[in-house]
Amino acid sequence: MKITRIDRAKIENPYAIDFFDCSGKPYAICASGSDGACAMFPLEGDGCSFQQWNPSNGGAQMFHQLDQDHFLVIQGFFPEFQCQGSYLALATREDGRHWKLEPCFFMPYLHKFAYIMVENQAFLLAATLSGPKIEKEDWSIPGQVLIAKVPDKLVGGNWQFTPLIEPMTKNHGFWQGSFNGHHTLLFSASEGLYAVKVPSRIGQVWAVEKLLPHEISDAAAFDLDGDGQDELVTINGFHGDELAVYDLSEDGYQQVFSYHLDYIHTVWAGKLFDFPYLIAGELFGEAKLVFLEKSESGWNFTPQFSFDQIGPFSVKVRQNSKNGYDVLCPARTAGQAIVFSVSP
Ligand SMILES: [Ca+2]
Repeated sequence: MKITRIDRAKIENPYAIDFFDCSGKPYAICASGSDGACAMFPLEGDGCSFQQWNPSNGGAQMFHQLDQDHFLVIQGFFPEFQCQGSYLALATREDGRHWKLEPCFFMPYLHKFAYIMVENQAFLLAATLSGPKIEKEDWSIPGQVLIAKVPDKLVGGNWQFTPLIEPMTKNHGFWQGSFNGHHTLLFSASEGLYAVKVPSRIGQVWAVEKLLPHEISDAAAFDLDGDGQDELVTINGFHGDELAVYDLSEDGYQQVFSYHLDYIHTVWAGKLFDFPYLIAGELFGEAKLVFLEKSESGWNFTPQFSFDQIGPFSVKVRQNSKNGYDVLCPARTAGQAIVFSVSP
């Protein structure tokens, strides 16, 4: 296996990143978490176009593509930790690379969201990092996870949120995927790690289960040992220094692996080719992005690839058409949207 770093777009404080379908062709979109640029680039081709948003973008956190000409994006999460003006924006393509931004709703410290279809009804789950703050380290008022039916009109519609999980202090972690066969959202905070099971029918309850009781800043789930049961992979502590794996036993989830990194801000678990991997990264110091491969038996993971001075805020992984993988990374230290191209 080989991994090649490809720098794709120079962006100040690149934070929000996602895959973007452009008429069936795979693209990536990456926007600054402060007041830098937004770039869009093809994943199976060269070049990059810088997108013009009106009014200009600032404090982007997360995307959700609705169709070719519309996406949702969190805006106004800037300056970091003073985000009373955060909002969810609908971006509508005007022409070429020009996008019009309109607020759907304002929600102070809106940090993560999920747009989920249940039958024909869209729901939006919103996670706030905290309540109002006096200064950066003021965590006295916790955040929440809230849920609303998406109104017919995204802009100017009647958004009515009700709390789903609270309190959520340092409510940072979000993951979406299949967890033990169910479409699941994971949220994590100082109070622990929570799973929200997406109902299959309108009217069914959005069941919340607390999976782990300690402070976790980000998490992911994957069946790393192939026994049919998903494990939990966590960053313990708020941007803490322990990457951990938890396996379900008769006594609940038990920690089976620990790995030290500084100020971890990235966790991903899955398979690269046939090999179970964890991808994790540090935001400061050596600012490493590390690819750890699981041993054939037991719970040990060994770094196989490591890149310094990356400062990954997150990673997103897709299989590409070249029998490999694209690992998308908004890299704070490098000041780049980077694709790590994984080939056999
Ligand atoms: Ca397993």
